[in-house]
Amino acid sequence: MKTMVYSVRMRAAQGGPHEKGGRHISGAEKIVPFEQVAQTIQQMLHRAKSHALGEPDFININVERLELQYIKYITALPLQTAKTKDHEHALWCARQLLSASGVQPAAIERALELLARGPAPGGQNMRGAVIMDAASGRRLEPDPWRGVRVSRMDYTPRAAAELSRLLESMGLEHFRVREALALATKVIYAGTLAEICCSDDPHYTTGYVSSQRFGYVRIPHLKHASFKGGRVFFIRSQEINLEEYISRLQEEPVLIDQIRISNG
Ligand code: PML
Ligand code: MG
Ligand code: MG
Repeated sequence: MKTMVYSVRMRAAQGGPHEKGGRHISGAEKIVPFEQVAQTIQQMLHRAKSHALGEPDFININVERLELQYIKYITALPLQTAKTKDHEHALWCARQLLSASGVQPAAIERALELLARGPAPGGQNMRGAVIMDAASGRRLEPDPWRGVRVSRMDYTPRAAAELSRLLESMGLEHFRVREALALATKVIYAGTLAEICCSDDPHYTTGYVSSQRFGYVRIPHLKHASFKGGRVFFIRSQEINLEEYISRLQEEPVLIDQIRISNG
C-alpha cells in the first residue's frame, strides 16, 4: 500500500458501552486506504447489527491514520485443519498441540475452563483475550473484565486476494477464518508461545490452537454448544515484559503480506 492507510475498528455492546458494564457483542479490525474507509464503516455497522449474540445498543467505530513507516510486514502463520470428529477428539487435539508447544497441563485445563464458562468474572464473554502464564496458569491481563484486545492488523490487498483464492479452493471462505488467521499471526509475532480460541458465536464451532511451533491449526468441534468462547494467549511470563507485550498486541500496526497454507 503506497497511499495513506487507516485503522478502522468497531466494538459493539448491549446494555451500555463496554466500559460501563455493557455485554460485548461484536468487534472488527481493518486497515484500509482512505477511499475504502466509508465502505468499511458501513460493513462494520451491518456486522455489529447482525451478530448472533444479539442486537447492540452501543456501537463504537474508530478511524485513525497510521504512519506508514511504523507498519510491520509479516508472513501469515501456516494454516491447516485437524481432522477431529467430535468435541472430545477436538479437546484431545488441542491439549496435544498446546502441550507440545510448551504449555503445562495446569494452564491448559485452566484455559479450557475459561473458554467453557466465559473468561470475564461471573462467566461472561470478554471483548479481549486472557493472557496466561504457560507454566502456572496464572492470569496476567490487567483488566479481567475487558481482557486484551488485539488491534491494528490486516492483510495487504495482494495477500488478501491470494488468501481468498486459497481458502475458497478449500471451501473455507468464512470471514472468521480470514480474520482469526490475521489476529493469530500477529499474536504469535508479538511473542506469544501459543494461543487457543473458540468463537463466542454460538453457531461457529471450529476453533484453533496456534503456536510458534505448529502454526495455525483449525480444530473442528472445539466449541461445545455450551461453551461461551474466547481467547487465551499463553506466554512465558519470566521472559517477557508484560507492558511492552500488551502494547505490541494493541498498538503495533501489522500487515500480512505473505500467505502459507499447508493442506496436510
Ligand atoms: C472468532 O469468532 O473470531 C473466532 C473464530 C475462530 C475461527 C477458526 C477457523 O475457522 O479458522
Ligand atoms: Mg466475536
Ligand atoms: Mg471477534
